[in-house]
Amino acid sequence: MATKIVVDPVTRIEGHLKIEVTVDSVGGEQQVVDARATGTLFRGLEKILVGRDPRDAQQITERICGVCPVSHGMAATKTLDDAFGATVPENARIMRNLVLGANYLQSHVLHFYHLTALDFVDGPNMAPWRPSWKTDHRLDQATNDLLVDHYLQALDIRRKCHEAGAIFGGRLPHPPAYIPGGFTKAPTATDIADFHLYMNELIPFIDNVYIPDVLLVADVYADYFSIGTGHGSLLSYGVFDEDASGSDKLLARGRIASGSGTVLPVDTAQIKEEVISSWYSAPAGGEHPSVGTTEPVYPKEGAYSWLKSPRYSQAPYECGPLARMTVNGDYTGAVSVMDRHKARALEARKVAAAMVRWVDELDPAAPVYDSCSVPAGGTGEGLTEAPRGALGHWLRVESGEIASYQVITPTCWNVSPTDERGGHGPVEQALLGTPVQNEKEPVEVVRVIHSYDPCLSCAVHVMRPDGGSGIVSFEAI
Ligand code: NFE
Repeated sequence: MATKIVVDPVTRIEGHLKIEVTVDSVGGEQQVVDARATGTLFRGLEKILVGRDPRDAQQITERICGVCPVSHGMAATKTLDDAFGATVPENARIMRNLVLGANYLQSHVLHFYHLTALDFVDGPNMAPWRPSWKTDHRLDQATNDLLVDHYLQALDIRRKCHEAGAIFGGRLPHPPAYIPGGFTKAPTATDIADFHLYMNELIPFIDNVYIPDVLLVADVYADYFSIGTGHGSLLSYGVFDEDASGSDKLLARGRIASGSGTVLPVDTAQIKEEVISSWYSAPAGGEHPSVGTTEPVYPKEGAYSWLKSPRYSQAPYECGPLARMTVNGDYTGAVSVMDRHKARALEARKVAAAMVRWVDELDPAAPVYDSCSVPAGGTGEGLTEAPRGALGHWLRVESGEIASYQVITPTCWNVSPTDERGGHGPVEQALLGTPVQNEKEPVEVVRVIHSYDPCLSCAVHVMRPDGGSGIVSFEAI
């Protein structure tokens, strides 16, 4: 008999996500045979921006999320640079990278230790490790204890990541330093020395604790290298500009279609957001974000999510560290739950090593800002990579004010609902075929979801007050 399992809310993510899966017998094994991902909040930040001074955009969009505000600051500032025709001094380019890098490290450590490790680790009999599911814990007591120690150590490391980023960003989260045409901070020799002191602690943690722990868990749960495989289509806008033009990046722009292994160019004109399964109105075929709208319609026949469905040439794409590292040629594994965890940890090492190089490229005597001003009209596109994947902002200015602003977040790519062709979003697709040992504790389902590190706060906002309740509910269908 098929069973429907509803996990609502999915915990240990950012924001509010409901997952419904149908489990049935396939070849004698209980497996997920259908999946639906629902963002249960409406964001509406785009509507708040309309009519404002464009220079407010980076301050307001950083408030989309407390976990990746730096990425929204970076995307908004790039959007404004583009719309204003601004040039950006080298010092500003580097400090933008350094603060974003610090946020990457904080976010990746957060994800492994504090969001996903408890899917695998059996912690002590106390909060926050209890209550917990008991299904499929495979680590021995010594390994569990070690990982709990590292869970605590990781809290301190995350604080240090924030402090390192605040040296240049002013504060973390929500750094005020990202401005069109540059950065607000003038770096000093002391700042550079202080930043090195932090990196001298962060890099050994990544090398000696974080990466070994991920490899250890991956070894014990090696079957997760073939679970959560999804469409195999990967997208990266590229991130961490290595020169003023932005054409050279630490992690390159590119995409891989359906596991082909060939890295293809990215043309953002091919992106459209469809809403057939979302509580919004938009024309059939979807809208390009440069002319996109945010018009909520609730209830709506056939809709089940506050996330839209971004598609590239009508195809769903997974984004995140695995996409970036694969597109860049740094990761040569496959696409699965454990490949996502491994690629994220290895990316932390790559970004940290680059941060040490960048900070020494700062010149305390050089400028941090080139003057620019708000145009009467124009458009801007700002592409970057948040820790969780491809992030784009699109702006139209009229009469010196924001006439339109659209944001497509990584989680919107990953957790999007079905599109006009009936195609699943990446997380929904990755859930199909997932074995489920115990339908009352569907830990395998949660492991697949967590491997994407979803952030529904980024993807949506503002809670619907009449939502249902309950952690997990079951019904026979
Ligand atoms: Ni709220 Fe975010 C990241 C962005 S995910 S964490 O990383 O953009 O959609």
